[in-house]
Amino acid sequence: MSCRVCSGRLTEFADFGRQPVSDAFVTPGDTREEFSFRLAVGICETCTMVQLLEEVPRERMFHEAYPYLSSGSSVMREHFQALAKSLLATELSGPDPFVVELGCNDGTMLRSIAEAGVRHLGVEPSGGVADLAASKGVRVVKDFFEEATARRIRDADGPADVIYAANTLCHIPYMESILSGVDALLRPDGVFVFEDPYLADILERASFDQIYDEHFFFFAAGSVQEMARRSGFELVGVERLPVHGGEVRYTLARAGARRRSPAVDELLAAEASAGVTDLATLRGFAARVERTRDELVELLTGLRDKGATVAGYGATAKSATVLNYCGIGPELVPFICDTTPAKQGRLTPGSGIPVRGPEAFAGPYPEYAVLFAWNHAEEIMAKERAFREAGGRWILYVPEVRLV
Ligand code: DWN
Ligand code: SAH
Ligand code: ZN
Repeated sequence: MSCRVCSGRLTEFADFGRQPVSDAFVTPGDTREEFSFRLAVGICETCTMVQLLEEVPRERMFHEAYPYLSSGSSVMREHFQALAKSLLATELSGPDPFVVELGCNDGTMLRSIAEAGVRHLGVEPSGGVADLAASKGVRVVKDFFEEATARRIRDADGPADVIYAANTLCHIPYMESILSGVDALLRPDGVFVFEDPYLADILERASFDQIYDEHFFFFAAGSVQEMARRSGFELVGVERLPVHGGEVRYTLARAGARRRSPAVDELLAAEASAGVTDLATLRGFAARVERTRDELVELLTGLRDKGATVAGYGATAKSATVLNYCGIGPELVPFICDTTPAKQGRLTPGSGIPVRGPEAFAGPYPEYAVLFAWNHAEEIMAKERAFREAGGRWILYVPEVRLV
């Protein structure tokens, strides 16, 4: 394996063992062997990009039955509405603007653009969620974005003022083709804006469950700057975001086309002083993760031994790493409740825990609930206030194992 950005040598720093496809929820009774791969992470010795060491073929993850829905969180719906509003007021305020979103999912962001009557296109390979976007009035093409897709869009629709991707660019190992595609599609002074989990936040919070098949790259300002430079772009903006446990929104423009915000140098300096790409930091993270695993398993085993009732909350893609790395199955967490229709009635991949609808949570409340959707803690704890009032306790494992 060599770096998917610069072909440099990779140094491994964490290994989570064999893992299933995180969003491949299993139909009960299906006895076919589940696909698995080795989930391990390394850092490039040349460009510092942190990335997975093994790649899962994209069609195994993103297909007709891909279950995740962006609209499943009210905080995320508001987040994307605010982003759309801000783009409409700035980059998309000229004559006949055109915006392309990669990984538009169920259209949570683009529906606001469509409602404003602005030209747009979503590029979304997962057919089921793409259909949901179309049903909201979003124009969407069912395809993987890559250079050829970009050229087809450019030929049909002309250049884009903005190309946007949330929680999608970090899912795509074939980065050279993506950036050539952006180069082909973006107008000369257009911007490529993308937001993804931030490496520094993952290391600081030991949020190791951000590491799973779909999350191939773990970006930081330093590695993104280098990645951009290699393809003729420049990192001109960065903004830290509180969503999904800590993200950064990066803005790329063609080299020299835009003024570079001072925030870029500030973030680069912060990364240098925190040593986010030092091997010592990365190895320290790996050691901390092992402790988290041991403490979580000890807590859940103790609760089972004393006969306490436990449930999981949020059958996240992230939870696949937690469950399979820690060896947690239905004997420790008998079920997980989740609002996503396509996950309900199925079993979690690899670990075989039944997923039930949200009503299962209150019928009756368990004594303890593992909050696998910890990134939505505020929203969920507010919605489930009655659980705490009834004496229930949340179990969190990021940034450390604790009861709330
Ligand atoms: O990057 C990705 C992010 C954006 O979404 C994708 N690769 C896959 C997915 O990751 P995830 O599954 O870890 O994302 P979430 O947003 O943490 O998933 C939350 C889960 O919890 C969903 O299945 C919906 C569910 N949920 C719920 O049951 N009740 C969520 C909320 C807010 C709730 O109130
Ligand atoms: N943007 C949404 C969805 C994130 S999930 C949000 O932030 O909530 C990642 C999405 O990227 C999935 O819907 C998946 O189908 C899509 N995806 C994966 N590879 C892609 C590619 N090459 N081009 C466009 N979308 C892609
Ligand atoms: Zn590299």
